[in-house]
Amino acid sequence: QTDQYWWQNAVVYQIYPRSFQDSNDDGIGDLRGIISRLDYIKKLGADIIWLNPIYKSPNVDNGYDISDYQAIHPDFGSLDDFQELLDKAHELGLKIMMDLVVNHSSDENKWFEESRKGPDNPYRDYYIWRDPVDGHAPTNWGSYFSGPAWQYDEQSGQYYLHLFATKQPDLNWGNPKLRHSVYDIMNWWADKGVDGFRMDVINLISKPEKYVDGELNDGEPYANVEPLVANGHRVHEFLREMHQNVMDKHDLVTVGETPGATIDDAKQYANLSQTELNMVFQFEHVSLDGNANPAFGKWDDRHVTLSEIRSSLSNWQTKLGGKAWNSLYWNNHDQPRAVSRFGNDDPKYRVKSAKMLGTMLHFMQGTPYIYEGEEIGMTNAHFQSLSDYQDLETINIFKQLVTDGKLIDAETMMKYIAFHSRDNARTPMQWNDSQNAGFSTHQPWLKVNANYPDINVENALADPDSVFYYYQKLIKLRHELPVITNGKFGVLPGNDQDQDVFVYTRKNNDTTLFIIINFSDKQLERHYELPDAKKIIISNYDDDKNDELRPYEAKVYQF
Ligand code: TEU
Ligand code: CA
Repeated sequence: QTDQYWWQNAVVYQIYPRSFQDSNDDGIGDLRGIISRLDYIKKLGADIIWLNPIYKSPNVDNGYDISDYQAIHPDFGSLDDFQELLDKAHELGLKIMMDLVVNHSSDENKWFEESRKGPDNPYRDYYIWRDPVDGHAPTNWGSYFSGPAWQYDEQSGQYYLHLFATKQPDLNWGNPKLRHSVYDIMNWWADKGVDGFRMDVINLISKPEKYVDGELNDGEPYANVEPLVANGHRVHEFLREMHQNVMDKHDLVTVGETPGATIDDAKQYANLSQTELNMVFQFEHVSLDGNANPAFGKWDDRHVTLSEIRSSLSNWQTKLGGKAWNSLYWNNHDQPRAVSRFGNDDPKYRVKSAKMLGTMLHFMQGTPYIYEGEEIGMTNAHFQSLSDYQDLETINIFKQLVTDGKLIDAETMMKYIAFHSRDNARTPMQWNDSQNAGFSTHQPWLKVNANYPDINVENALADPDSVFYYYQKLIKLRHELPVITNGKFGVLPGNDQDQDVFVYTRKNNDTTLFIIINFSDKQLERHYELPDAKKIIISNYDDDKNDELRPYEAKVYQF
C-alpha cells in the first residue's frame, strides 16, 4: 500500500522569501509579507509551504551560507515574526517546511570562526582541514561555483574544503559532535512547531576517507566534484542516525535535495519503510538539456525533446513505484522557469503550455512542488546584460568561460545565461500591474520581469481560464482522487515511438486515468486507442476533438 502517509497526498508551495512580498518598503521580501499572502496560498489549495533559508547570513549565496542557524536574517524579520507566520499558517491548516543547509555553513558562523583559530580548537573538526600537498591544494577538485574547492587559510597554514563558494566551508559530518549539533538545531525548530525540512545537498555530506584527485576533462583546471562526493559511503548511516535523533521524535515531512542521486540511491533515501527521508529531489529531468559541451555544464540553450523527458520521468515513476516516494517538480529557485524552458513563453502559447506542463507532472505519482509564480505561468526574465544578474553562480561562470577562459564569446554566453540563470526564478513575484508588480514600493533587490503588467496574480484571479485556476483544479483533483496518489503508473504501449505526444495511465482497483499530452505546437492526429464510456476530468481546451490533438493540448480521461 503506497498511500499510507499524509504527505503522499499533499502539495507543496515553495516560497523564495527574498522575492515573494516586501512589507517594509526596503525592496526585499520578508516574513510579514508572507503572512499577508497566506490566504492566497490557501486559496490555491497547497498543504505545505517550503521556505528557502531565512536564517542569519551574509547572503553570499542568498541565505545558503548560514552564520546563525537559530536566528532570523534581519532583512526577513525576527523570531517573533516567524512564530506569528507559523501560528497563522497552522490556523489556516498550512504546514511550514524550513530549508536546512548543513552540508556547509557560512565562514561567518561562530563554529568556523572558532575552527579557523587553530588545530587545537574544539571546533577544528567541525570543518574539513587538510595540509597542503607539495605546496598546493590537497586535490584538483573544483567548486560548483567555479574555481577550486579548497581555500588556503594563512592563520592555520591548512586548506579547508568548500564545494560551493569560498565563504561556504563544508561541515565535517565524520565528526559526531557536529552531527549532534545539527540534530539539536533541528529539534529546536521542530519544538517551535516547524513541520518539516528540505535538506540542501544532503547527499554530499559523506566525504571520502581519502582525498584524491578526480578526472580532468581536457583543458579544465579542476575536476567535477559531484562524482567524488555525492552519495558517499556513510550517507545512509548519517541519515538513519538523524532519523533516530530527530524524525523519530517529531511528525516531520522531509525532502532531501540530492544532486547526482540515481534511482537506486533514491530507493534508499526515500524508502517507504521510512528509515531516512520521506522523498528526494532528483535532478535527471532537469539535467537533460544543457551539457552540449561538458566544459560548459548546464550552460547552453538546447531545448529538451519529449522523448528525453518522457523516458526520464517514466523511468523514475516505474522504478520507484511501490518502493520509494518521488517528489515532482519543474521549477525551483535554482532552475529556469519551466514555461520558458520546457513549454513556450510566446504569448500565443504561454498559458496553454503552462497548463500542459502542470498536467503532465501533477498526474504522476509523488508529492508535487509548485514554485512561486509557476501557478500564474511566470516566465524567464530574458535579461540581456550581465549587470542585470545578481547570482554568484551566473557571475562566476561568465568570468570562468568568457573573461578568463575565452571558451565562449560574450554574446553566446549571455544567451545561455538568459536561458539557464537561477535569477530567472528569483525575479520578484508578480502580484498586480502597479509599480514593481505590487512586490514593493522600493526598488526591488533584483529587477522585476518586464511582463508583469500582463502576467500577475490579480489578472490571474480575474480570469477563469488562468493558469491559477487550472493549478487549483490539479490540486483539488489530487486531494479527491486516490488513484492520483496510489495508482500504478504505465506508459501507453507504443507511445515511446511518438515524437511529440506522451500518453500515460494511472490505475488502481476502481479507477483508470489516461493522461494525454501534446508537448509541441503542432496539430496532430490521434492514433492511440481509447476505451469508450470515458469522461474528461481536466483539459486545457474547452472542447474535446476526439481524433486530433491541438498545440500543447493536455487532457485527462477517467474510466
Ligand atoms: O543547490 C545545489 C546544487 O546542486 C546547485 O548548485 C544546483 O544544482 C545548481 O545551481 C543548478 O545548476 C543547493 C541550493 O538549492 C542552491 O540554491 C545553493 O546555491 C546550493 O545548494 C549551495 O547551498
Ligand atoms: Ca522587506
